[in-house]
Amino acid sequence: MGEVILRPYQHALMGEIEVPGDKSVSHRSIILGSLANGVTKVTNFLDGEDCMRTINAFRAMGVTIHKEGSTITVDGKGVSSLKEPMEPLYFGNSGTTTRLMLGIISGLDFFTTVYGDESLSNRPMDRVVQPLRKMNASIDGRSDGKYLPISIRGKKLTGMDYSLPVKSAQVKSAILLAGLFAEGETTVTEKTQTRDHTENMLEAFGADISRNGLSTTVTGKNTLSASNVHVPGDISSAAFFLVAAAIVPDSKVTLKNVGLNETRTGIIDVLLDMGANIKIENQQTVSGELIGDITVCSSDLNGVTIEGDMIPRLIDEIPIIALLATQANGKTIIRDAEELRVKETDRIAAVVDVLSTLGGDIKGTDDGMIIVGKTTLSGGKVASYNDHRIAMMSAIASLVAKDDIVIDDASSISISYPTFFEHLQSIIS
Ligand code: SPQ
Repeated sequence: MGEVILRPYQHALMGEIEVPGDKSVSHRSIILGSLANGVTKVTNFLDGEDCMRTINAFRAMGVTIHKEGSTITVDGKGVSSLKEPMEPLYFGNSGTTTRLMLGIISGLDFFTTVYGDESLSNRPMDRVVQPLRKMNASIDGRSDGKYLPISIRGKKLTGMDYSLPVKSAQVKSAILLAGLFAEGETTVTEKTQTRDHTENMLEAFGADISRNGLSTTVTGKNTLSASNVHVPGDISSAAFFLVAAAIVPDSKVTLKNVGLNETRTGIIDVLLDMGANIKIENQQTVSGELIGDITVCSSDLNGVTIEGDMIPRLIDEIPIIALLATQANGKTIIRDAEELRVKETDRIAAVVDVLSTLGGDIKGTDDGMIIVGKTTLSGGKVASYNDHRIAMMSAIASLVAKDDIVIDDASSISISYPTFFEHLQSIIS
């Protein structure tokens, strides 16, 4: 896709959008489908680059996976059918694939090397390597396994009790997945609730799993049974249009069939807190996840403070929330979000750079940012940092900017939202 030029657009947004499937749930559907016995049919799968990395990893380990658009059929034959891959596994830009697969591969009786692109190679992996080593995993890699490439000699793992030092669903999930193959029980306790799609899906696939507050326990010797998965629309993708409708005067946009899992709906709470006009309808539970339609109408917004337990519930939405805050009256403070520094890029630095370039009043802090609104944004040339969420945030900024916004390279958007520009076009009346 390369460089994209977005003309200023100052008219109301109207219409309905059905965002693609949730990235986190899509990854997990392939993982559990591949470990299970039986055929798992996945519908509304996210046909994005990151999720293809997970599919390709299991194909390389001998699993038959058919894909027809967003419908996937995984012919699971159980853990014992997985084979040593002939070549190193390439995980591209996908942190979720890497961290969850490290948990699985550690317990498989073969040798595997995994690597990724430049961004992924700079993201910390010791957060999963260290706990997995405590479970007896044999892992080595660059900087003693802090970074990719990483090689694993699969071994018999032992269960453990582990308190998560970081607020990370990926680390939690990696340990729980390793626990499926470990001797005895594995318990993970988190300080703050992070997304629980792994736990929900393990329950659906018949794993021996129990939850007690912020602790989750799995036992080894699990046999998973195939279970069909309908993937909810991704609230992290919907967030871009929820914010667009809230900040562009006279707009009304409905996002259909969006995942409303409570561990992910911080963006809705923040919009409501700021004074946005939001309605949620048609709620139902599908494949163990709540979904519904969200309608947002533009309204006057006020700055808020976002911190503590709220942060994991909206961690990926912070770039677009920062844009939202430039259009709200007064100060918005975001703190306790130091995890943003180790995403596809340092998202605190990237957001501050992009929104400052566009004339926003924003300052980065060690663990977040402070934004003062309301500002009229100018145009300008901005960097995407090869980060899908930064590129989409810049594109949405063009809806309220005075001049052209030029994004240096928007190709990363295909990671999580390949139809983003079509959907944006569809609500421009
Ligand atoms: O897969 P990746 O690159 O880590 O994806 C991101 C994203 O913005 O899409 C983070 F950069 O989402 C993570 C999220 O931040 C997906 C995820 C998951 O599926 O478990 C959990 C979160 O990461 P973490 O490190 O907090 O566990």
